[in-house]
This record gives sequence, C-alpha cells and structure tokens, in this order.
Amino acid sequence: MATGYVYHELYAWHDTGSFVGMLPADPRLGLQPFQHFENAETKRRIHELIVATGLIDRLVRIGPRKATDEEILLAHTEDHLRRMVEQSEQDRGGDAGDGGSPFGKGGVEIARLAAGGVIEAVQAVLDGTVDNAYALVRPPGHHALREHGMGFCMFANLVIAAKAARRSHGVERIAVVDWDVHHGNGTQAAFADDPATLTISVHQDRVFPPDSGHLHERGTGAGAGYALNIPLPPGTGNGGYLEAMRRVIVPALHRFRPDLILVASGYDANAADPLARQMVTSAGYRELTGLLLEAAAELCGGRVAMSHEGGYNPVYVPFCGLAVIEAMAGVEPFPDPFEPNFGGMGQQELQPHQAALLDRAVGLLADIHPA
Ligand code: 3YP
Ligand code: ZN
Repeated sequence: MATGYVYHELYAWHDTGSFVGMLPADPRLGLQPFQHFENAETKRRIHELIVATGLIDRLVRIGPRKATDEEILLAHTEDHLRRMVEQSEQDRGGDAGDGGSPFGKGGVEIARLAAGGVIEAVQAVLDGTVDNAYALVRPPGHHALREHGMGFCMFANLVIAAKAARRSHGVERIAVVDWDVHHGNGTQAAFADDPATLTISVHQDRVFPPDSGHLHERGTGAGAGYALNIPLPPGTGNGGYLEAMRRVIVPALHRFRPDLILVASGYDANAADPLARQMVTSAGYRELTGLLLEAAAELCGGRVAMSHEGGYNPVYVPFCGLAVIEAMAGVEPFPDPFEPNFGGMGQQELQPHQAALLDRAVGLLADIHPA
C-alpha cells in the first residue's frame, strides 16, 4: 500500500497578513490588528509532525506544480482569474472576493501551486503510482465559486482536480465527501446540475456560508438528488460523525458507485477549534477515514484523494491530520497526547437530536439512483 503526499514550503508562505481572525483590523471598530485565522501554523505543524514522527518515510512524496490558466478555467471565469493575477501584482496583494480572504503579493502563484498540488495527487491515484493520496495545501478551496473566491479560498482546488481527472482519465462518476465543519458550497455549486458527481457535505448547521448547506439543497436539474447535505447540530462529537458516516455517507456511496472518491478534508470539527462547536477527536478522524477507505476498497479500488481545507487550532489540528494520513497509509497510530482530554468529553456518543437529523438525511438517499 502506498500513500502519496503533497506539501510544499510555499504553501506556508501564502500570506494572509495582519487581520483580526476573519475581519480587517479597524481601530474605530475596536479591532486591534492580529493574525488571520487562516495563517500557516496548523498546516506547517501538520507537516512537521509528519516529519517528526517518521510518517514521512512511509509516504510517497508527490511534487506539486502550478495549475495552468486552462486548468483554473475548468472551474472559474476568466474575470476571476484575471482579478487574482492583477491583484497579485500589487505590493499589498489583494482579496479573493469577500474582503475576508486576503493574499499577499505574488499570492496567485501559491494558489496555482495549491490547485496543482491537488491535481497531481489525484493524477497519481488515477495513474496507480499510489493507492491513495493527501494534498496538504494552502490556500483552501471548498468555498470558492466560479466567479469569485470566498471564505479564505481563492481557487476551487478540488473542483479543478476533479474536472482535470475527467479530462485526462475519462473518470465518469466522482463522489466528493466534505467533512470540513463548514458547508462545501463551492464544490456543491460547481456540480449542482451534474448527476455524475455526488457531493456530500457534513458540517455544523449554518456556520459558514450563512444560511447555506440545508438538508433541502439537493442539486438542480439533472443533478437533483446528487447533492447531499448533513447539517449536524452544534456539540456533535465522534459518535454523531461516525454515525453520519455509517448511516448516510457510506450508504450514499454504495448507491452511487463512484469510480473515484475525493475528500475535502478540513479539521475544524475538532474538539478545540476556534471557528466551530463540534467535538471530533483524532481518534474520530482516524475512524472516519477507516470507514471511508473501506467503502472505497469495495467500490473503486480504494481510489481516494484528499484535499486539505480548514482547521484552526494550531496545537490540536496536527494530531487530527496525522491520524487521517496514518490511516490512509495503514501505519500504526502515533499516540495523541490530547485524546484523554478531548475523547473523554461528555456527549461524545451519538445524541438523540443528532440521530433525528441523521434520520432525515437517510430519507434523501432514495434519490441517488444506483448506477
Ligand atoms: C470563513 C469566514 C468565517 C468562517 C470562515 C470559514 C472558513 C473555513 O474554514 N471554511 O471551511
Ligand atoms: Zn472550514
């Protein structure tokens, strides 16, 4: 078993600069300059933990490259790409589109490298160079829309890689599983009317984007039924997430029978994240990954590629990311020193109100028509 791994030092050089979490500093509003939530630390520390624990020696390193204009235009308008290129030339850089997604001078080149890193991870899986692959990239991508970026995302890395995979390898059916705590609205929008791409997003109910990711968002036109949303209540832990995987996501995958599974892997549902209120631990992420890989083994020869998204606690996210990549590589766990704390939190088990939401999501599976 071989697991591909994409990382590049330049990912940590994506410069979100002076910010106040997600807001620009403004003393008149009491907003003292600080850092952006999406700074380099969580990702750089995942990479360093992978090296420090020796996991790196069990992975096949895949070099990223910059996505071309043509590849970026698989998911975006010429206007969006032009704006990113032009703003990237400015001394102060620019913003992907919503005023909360800054990037520094030259930043479009790092965004190209992120999209290209995910492309290369997916290509390696399709070529059979590796069994599965993980792309630890910045900036993230799952909120980016065709005409503009948002929510810290410049380009829709995973959408670009999925479309590139269709083009290069004629991959027909692609399932996207997004377990970032926020709704994968960009990915959903890109494939809303496409019945050959099943997008599944499990997230905390209405965190970001506002009023997005409802159960009733099902895809449009020919794609009706092929977008699935699981908006979990705040306070959901390992029990609720694993039950969502067992009762909704895995059955959806079995009905759909994908040729390839892509994962938008954010870790902001972790028990100590500043941006959400869920309680997943590294053990939960490890088990979620195991269930997904098991489904992939049955359905698509184990072909899974993951693209890194959110996750903002710099001390805890690395253990969650490590657990996922270890599980992908079939490597014995490096113990997570935080597990006794976070794993022992009350209501880690599935709660009745969480089960009630899952019951409603199970009802949506009938609209996925077996291939
Ligand atoms: C974007 C602005 C407020 C919440 C934030 C979410 C970014 C993220 O991690 N998306 O997956
Ligand atoms: Zn997120």
